[in-house]
Amino acid sequence: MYNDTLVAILAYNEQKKISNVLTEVTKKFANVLVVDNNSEDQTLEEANKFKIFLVKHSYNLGKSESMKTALEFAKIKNFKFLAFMDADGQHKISDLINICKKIHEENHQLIIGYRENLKNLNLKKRLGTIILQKLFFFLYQKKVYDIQSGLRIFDISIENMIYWYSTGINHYFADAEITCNAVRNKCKIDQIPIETFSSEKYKGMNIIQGLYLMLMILYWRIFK
Ligand SMILES: Nc1nc2c(ncn2[C@@H]2O[C@H](COP(=O)(O)OP(=O)(O)OP(=O)(O)O)[C@@H](O)[C@H]2O)c(=O)[nH]1
Ligand SMILES: [Mg+2]
Repeated sequence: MYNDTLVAILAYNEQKKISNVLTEVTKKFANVLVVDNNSEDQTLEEANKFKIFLVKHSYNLGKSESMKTALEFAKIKNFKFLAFMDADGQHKISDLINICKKIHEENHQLIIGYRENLKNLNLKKRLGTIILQKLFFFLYQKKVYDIQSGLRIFDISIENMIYWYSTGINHYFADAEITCNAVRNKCKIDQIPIETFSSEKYKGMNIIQGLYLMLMILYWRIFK
C-alpha cells in the first residue's frame, strides 16, 4: 500500500516493542525504514528480522537527528511522502493508515495525529499538552491540538518550509518545531484524532524541557 510513502520508525532501545510494531506495519506498508539510534539493546537485531530498510547511527544522536536521517533517506529514494511513527508501540497502525489515506485523498501537505483522549496520559503530560495547545493558539492563531505528536506525515516537497534545527538535549522539540514552521509558512495542514497507548517507562520530556519548549515556540514565532 502507498508505494510513494516511506514510513520511518525511530528507535532507541526498543527491543521489547519493535517486533510487534514492525509485524503490523510491514503487513500494510511496502516501504518501512527503521532508524536505530545506536541502541544498546537488541533493537537492531530485532529490526533486522524484517524485510525493511534499516539505518543505524554510530552514535546516539537524539530523536531529531533520526528524523533528519529518515528525511535524507526518503529524498535519496525519491519518496513523495514521509510518515513518522514511534517504535515503542504507542501508536496504532490503523491511525498510521488513516493519516496516509488523508494525505493521499486530500490536498494537504502535513497531517498530524492528535491524542484526542488525554485521559490516557499522566497528569504532567496532560497539563503540558493543554498548555502547549493554548500557547500555540495565542501565538500562531491556529488550533493545533497536539503540536508535538510523533505520528505525522508530510509531503517532502515542503521540506524547506518545515526544516527543524532542534537537536541535542532538545531532540524532542523537533515535532513541535515542524508544526510551528508549517503553520508560519501557511502549509496546508490537517489533524486527525488518534489513540495512543501510555508508555510503561515515561521517558519523554520533563517539566524543565516543557518550559524550555514554550520559550522556543515563542522564539520561533518572533525570530524565524
Ligand atoms: N529517548 C530517545 N528516544 C529516541 C531516540 N531516538 C529515537 N527515539 C525514539 O523516539 C520515539 C519517541 O521517544 P519517547 O522517549 O518514547 O518519547 P515520547 O513518546 O514522547 O514519551 P513517552 O510517552 O514517555 O514514551 C521512540 O520510538 C524512541 O525509541 C533517542 O535518542 N532518545
Ligand atoms: Mg514513547
